Amino acid sequence: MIPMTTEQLGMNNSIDDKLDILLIGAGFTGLYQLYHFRKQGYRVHLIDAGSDVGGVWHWNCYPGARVDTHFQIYQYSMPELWEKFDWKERFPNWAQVREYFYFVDKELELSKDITFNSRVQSARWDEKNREWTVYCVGHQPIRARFVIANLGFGAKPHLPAIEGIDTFKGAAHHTGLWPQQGLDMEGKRVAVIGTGSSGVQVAQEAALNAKQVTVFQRSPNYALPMHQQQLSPEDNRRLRKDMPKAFEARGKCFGGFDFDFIPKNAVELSKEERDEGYEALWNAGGFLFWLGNYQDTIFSEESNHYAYQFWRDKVHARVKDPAVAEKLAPAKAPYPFATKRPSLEQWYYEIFNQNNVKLVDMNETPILRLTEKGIETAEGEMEFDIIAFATGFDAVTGGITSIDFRSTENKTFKEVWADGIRTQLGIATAGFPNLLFGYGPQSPAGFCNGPSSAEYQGDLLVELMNYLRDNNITRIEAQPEAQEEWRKLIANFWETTLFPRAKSWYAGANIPGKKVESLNFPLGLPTYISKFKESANQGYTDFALSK
Ligand code: N01
Repeated sequence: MIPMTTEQLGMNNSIDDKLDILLIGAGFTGLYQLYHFRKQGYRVHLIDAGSDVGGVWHWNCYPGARVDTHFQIYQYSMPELWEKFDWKERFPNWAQVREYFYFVDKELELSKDITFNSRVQSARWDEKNREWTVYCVGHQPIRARFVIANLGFGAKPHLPAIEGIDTFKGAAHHTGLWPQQGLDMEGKRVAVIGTGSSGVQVAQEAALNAKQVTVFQRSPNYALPMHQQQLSPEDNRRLRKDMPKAFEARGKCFGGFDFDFIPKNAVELSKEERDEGYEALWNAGGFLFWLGNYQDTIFSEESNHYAYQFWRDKVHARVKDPAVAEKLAPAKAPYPFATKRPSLEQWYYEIFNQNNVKLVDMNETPILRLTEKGIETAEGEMEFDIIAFATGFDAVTGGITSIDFRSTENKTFKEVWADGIRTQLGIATAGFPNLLFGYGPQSPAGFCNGPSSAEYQGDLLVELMNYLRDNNITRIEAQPEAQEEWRKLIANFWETTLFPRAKSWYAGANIPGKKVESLNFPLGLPTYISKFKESANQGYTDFALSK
């Protein structure tokens, strides 16, 4: 039986009988809001299913889990925090990110207003009193005038429908629900199913000391070099000088990073010029080769092909067996470069030169079923001690649709979004008054560095709530016409890119039956901020507001 729920009964904090705002989710987004709403004098409380702060970093503690964003901008920009916390690595592992969350919690005294171990199950709108009643595991119903769901993109792990999935007698875990006490892989026979960011990280780590690692790949990951660096306290002191500039840059860059696309088209450059640019990005490491590449990479097939070929040559140079290299980086790109999230790797490609690592191409050798001892493919049964399901998430919408929120017409989100997501500004859906989302569907979310989104969108939400309070507005609801406009803006832009050609979680294409569409706002953080500000400048009159 693969654990897919982690309900633990219990509560640790009492909650006001009637709140102004109930926040759901203790990740970067929820914690930022808790701090700022509290500072603004709201009666606010936060509720989370996990046993501590961290959100996605609470659940994703699988071996090798590590941030793919450099530490300088993977943290809050409040000086009272970044001036005090020393990082050990340029791309910190999950344990360090957790330490950071505990530090933030302590510095900002957040936990006193958080109830942990309590998963929200349903919520009902009370029109007469203009408030939500929220029902959670192990708790009295909570009443709040506003609810803000900050559920992250990966609140709902996805397990594929594989025959016999519950029959395996060894340890089988989804990466997003890894045992909190850890799982030693040393000397074990490990299967890793999936080669997204999680799969690449687990496989790379397992290959260090497992007896045997078998990587089941359906599509190759176009993984990029991380160029990890260890950081001394002196490095931290030196690098701090650049932090204000880095924080400042985030709101001006597409993905909330401190760099942006090169304002040049690869197709207009000579091969020498182009390759020189690619080489510089490659050597810089991190996401530069993705979100700092030539601006036409995600629009032009030709440009995309150049980037792919450059990447492919680099991979082939590292993998000894040409047949294996060809599976990891095929001559014909299985999907356009940059249209699925690349992982950052450190020694991923070298593991395939090791005797203890095997790559199974699931297109040639599909998994037929799980057995008591392992995995059966067309080539026979393979025995394992541990199976890591790195099979992704019902991303972006999964957290919200898992909660039984009911609209004014008694409909669930699944029903309301059956024909595609409808939101206004990515923060609210018609029929669900006073329910807002942070890092939610049709916001920059999956295309944005998490802490950047938490802060920029968080500030916009605080401003919105202050406006409502200052103007005695007790009800806000998204408008269907505005939703259609938002949807059109997203869909039209999406079609101009190469993203629709990839079957990715960005488009919900990884979940059978899920409507395929852009789950995020793909026009970038700066455009998102300016659209939100347009609404603010006109008193949010594009929403239905009432006193
Ligand atoms: O999930 P994924 P993830 N049979 O959906 C395969 C963030 N993240 O957890 O590509 C066989 O990307 C699937 O194959 P295919 C990051 O934003 C961040 O890895 O659909 N295989 C794919 O290979 C990331 O993008 C960090 O053909 C199946 C894999 O499983 C997001 O989380 C670390 C299958 C799923 O890849 C999600 O990453 C980790 C099936 N039935 C994650 N179903 C850091 O920055 C799915 N697959 C630290």
